[in-house]
Amino acid sequence: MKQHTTIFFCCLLMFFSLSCSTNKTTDGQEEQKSTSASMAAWQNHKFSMFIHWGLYSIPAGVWNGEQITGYSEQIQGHARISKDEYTLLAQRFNPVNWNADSVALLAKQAGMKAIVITAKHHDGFNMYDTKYSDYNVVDATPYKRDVIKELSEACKRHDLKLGLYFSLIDWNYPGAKPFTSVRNSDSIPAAHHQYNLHQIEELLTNYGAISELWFDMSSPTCEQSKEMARLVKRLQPDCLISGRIWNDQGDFAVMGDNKSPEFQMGTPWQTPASMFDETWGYRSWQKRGDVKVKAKDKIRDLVNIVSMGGNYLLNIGPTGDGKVIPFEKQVLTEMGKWLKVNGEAVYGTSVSPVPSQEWGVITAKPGKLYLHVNVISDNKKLVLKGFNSKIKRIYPLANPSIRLNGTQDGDNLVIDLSDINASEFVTVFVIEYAGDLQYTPERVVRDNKAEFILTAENGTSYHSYSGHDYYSLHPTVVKIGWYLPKTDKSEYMLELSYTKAHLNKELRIDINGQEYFITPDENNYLPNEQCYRKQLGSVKLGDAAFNLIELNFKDQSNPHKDLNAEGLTLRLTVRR
Ligand code: FHN
Repeated sequence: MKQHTTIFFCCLLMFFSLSCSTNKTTDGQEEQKSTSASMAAWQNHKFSMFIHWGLYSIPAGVWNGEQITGYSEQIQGHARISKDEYTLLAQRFNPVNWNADSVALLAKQAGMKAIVITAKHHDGFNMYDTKYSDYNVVDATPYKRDVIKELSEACKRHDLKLGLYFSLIDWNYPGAKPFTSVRNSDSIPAAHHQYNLHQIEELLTNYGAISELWFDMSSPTCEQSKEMARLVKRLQPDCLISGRIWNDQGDFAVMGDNKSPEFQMGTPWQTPASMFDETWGYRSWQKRGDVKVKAKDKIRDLVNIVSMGGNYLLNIGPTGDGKVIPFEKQVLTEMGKWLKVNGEAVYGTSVSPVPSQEWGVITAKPGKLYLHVNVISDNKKLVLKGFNSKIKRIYPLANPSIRLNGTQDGDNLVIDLSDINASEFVTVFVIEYAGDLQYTPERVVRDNKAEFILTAENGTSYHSYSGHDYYSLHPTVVKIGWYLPKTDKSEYMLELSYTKAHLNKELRIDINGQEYFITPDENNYLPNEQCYRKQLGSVKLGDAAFNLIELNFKDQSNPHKDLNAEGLTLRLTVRR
């Protein structure tokens, strides 16, 4: 028998939450609200510009005539340049070709919603006017202009959000650890931490609204991460904190450089991406290749990431004299052209309940699915598996007046793409359907003699990341969900098994939107099975085609915390 499910869209939106329970205003309410709203706004940026620009852009990957490998923004470390010699670069920093307005306009033209720029990278050079160090763009260079101030004003003029990258590693500050071999994961001495706090305060006080503070690297203590996070929220509650503040204090998870998750995420997240894997800062000898090939790559990365609920932060590395290099400008222009036509399938979308397919990925809006097709097959048929909704119309987003024919073949919708001109990058087709979305989930738990046993193995796990630095970062399971088929035995006894790891951590179980809470305690230990078991009472399964059951922590103030999914089992047994 064919089975369908009806899921209301609102249930599928990502769960937004604050990461720091301690960051509250006196009434404890307002801040939470504004931060949830800013989180929602941030999640809808989808595509933003990253800029790595600083003194390192002058040598551009070459030192004493030698091409230096390793990220070029870290040339000071890779070429073992002494502090005295490196700081002399400041005297040569006069980027007369830098124009904050044209950079902002380029971001706009590319379809980006925000710019995140390096206020300070690992070399410790401040691209803004800080009173805590003379090693800054105003005091130490012939340029004498506050780059961050000018960019903040340009962003405001062009309706872009501004985010600031702030390195927790500082190779210049006397109170900090110099460049060492621990791959930029040194700890933060007390004096350096105070310096960081002062500078965070400046950055969040002198440049208007900052949409995200992009902490990076180092290995702060838990208390240091918390203190920085508290400071950010006190100064600008709407400023989101990157996960690279570590110790679970970030508002959003940051993937590894140029990486996307291999699983479903359960917290807001972002992929930082460079134009070339080899560097973020400008490198004069970088092999750049073909603009169209790069644009295709980056558009595909963008839609893959957006289809999984993430944001894409794509980097440019301007030259030492402030120019955006033509190759990078052209790639962004191509992306902007594509987004002009296809932006509806990116902005304002959410993760599609119908999963990605061999031909590409899917994004969704209420009543609509957007199929992002990489390659149209030779037989000109596009098969959408598991889709059973009533179709209103199907059309290419580039030309909505064309009507495409879709035929239902069992659980598959087959769309006829004869006469369609494919985009050179990604071709988007829109399916508008009537009523609620009906589809067949990929994984459904079948019952076993009137009993459902739900474990991490037969459910879908949703993840975040946790760790105290770049190298200890590991995925955590923050939620598990299961689809159960319709059943005529509507009343079930619900039972939970758990281990010592779960004691006293209150859990939330959602059954078709109905919430149940349980605090795992030390009663009913089963030594043979090495777990505890608790009967939670009787629950009803719904009469929709599928039941959705979800398990996570009740307290979401730290949305990165691991559920320790392995020892958790839910059992639903028919009541006799
Ligand atoms: O070490 C930095 C690197 O130079 C660059 O800034 C990237 C951007 O994500 N972050 C660190 C490495 O992941």
